[in-house]
Amino acid sequence: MTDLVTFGETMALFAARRTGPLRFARDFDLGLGGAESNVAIGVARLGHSATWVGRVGADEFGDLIRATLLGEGVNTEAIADPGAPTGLMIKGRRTADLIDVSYYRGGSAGSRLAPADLDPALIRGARVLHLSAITPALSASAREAARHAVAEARAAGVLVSLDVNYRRALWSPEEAGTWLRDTIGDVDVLFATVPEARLVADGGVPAEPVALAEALAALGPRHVLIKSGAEGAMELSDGVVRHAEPYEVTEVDPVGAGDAFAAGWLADWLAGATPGQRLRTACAAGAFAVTSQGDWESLPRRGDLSLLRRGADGVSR
Ligand code: KDG
Repeated sequence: MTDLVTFGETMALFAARRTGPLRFARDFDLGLGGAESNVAIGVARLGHSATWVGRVGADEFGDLIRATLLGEGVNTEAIADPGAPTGLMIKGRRTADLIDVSYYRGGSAGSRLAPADLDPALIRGARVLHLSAITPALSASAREAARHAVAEARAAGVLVSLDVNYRRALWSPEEAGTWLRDTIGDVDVLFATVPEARLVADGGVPAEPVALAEALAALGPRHVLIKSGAEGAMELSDGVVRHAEPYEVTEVDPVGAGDAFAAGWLADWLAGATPGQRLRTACAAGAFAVTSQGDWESLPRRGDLSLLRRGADGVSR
């Protein structure tokens, strides 16, 4: 039994150490990145059991992903696929404030995820199924796996959580919108930014968080979370709108903030926290995520959450 089950593609991540065009980068930090494994790590750090399922290559990068997730306390089913390599994600720093991410994932092991990789009993026994709309954009088999997982969760009354996580390199806004509209009726919790919400909502809906959240909630989800980055976030749950101010932190690397937000929200849902507390934890987790290099490394543990509210001199003793 696991509190949260998630699945998707996790890649080896090379992050340039030097600012400037990528071709002049000389040194890279090697790590890993994957929207769903980032969420699994975040939920595990906040005290709940989390399981990640995905395919990796039968290579060093696959071993790195398996070992890192296990080390983070995530139950890991990293299926080694001898027929394809682990995908790569490259993070360049074009300027001090501008990160550009490129992906080398076409035909990767992760994109070969298939319905048979997902154990129905694992999904049925979980409290939350979390997925991102990256997975259905990877391949036909991965899309089928997403459909199968949502159907299993639905049938068993497992909370279905979906983060839109739109990736324009993988599919067009129209394709993404069609898949999202077909799926949203089976989703309980939806995470989106304003531009992502607009992929789903009717074109006539004002590009404003509350109006978009109302339009999306009308399509099915009981909880709609709209993330506005440094401007905070809003939640529409059971007809009640809540806003959360952002935490002020120094941003080093914004990639992964959305996954951290989802992890914080889901961990507090699992803990039975109040709606207001849930949203604050989500924002705090998102704030922590941007404070260091890497997509997930600075995700908080429970005891870290209060640090953001402490001492004006920035020292914690
Ligand atoms: O939010 C950050 C993740 O999405 C990243 O770690 C992986 O970009 C990614 C992807 O497309 O899977």
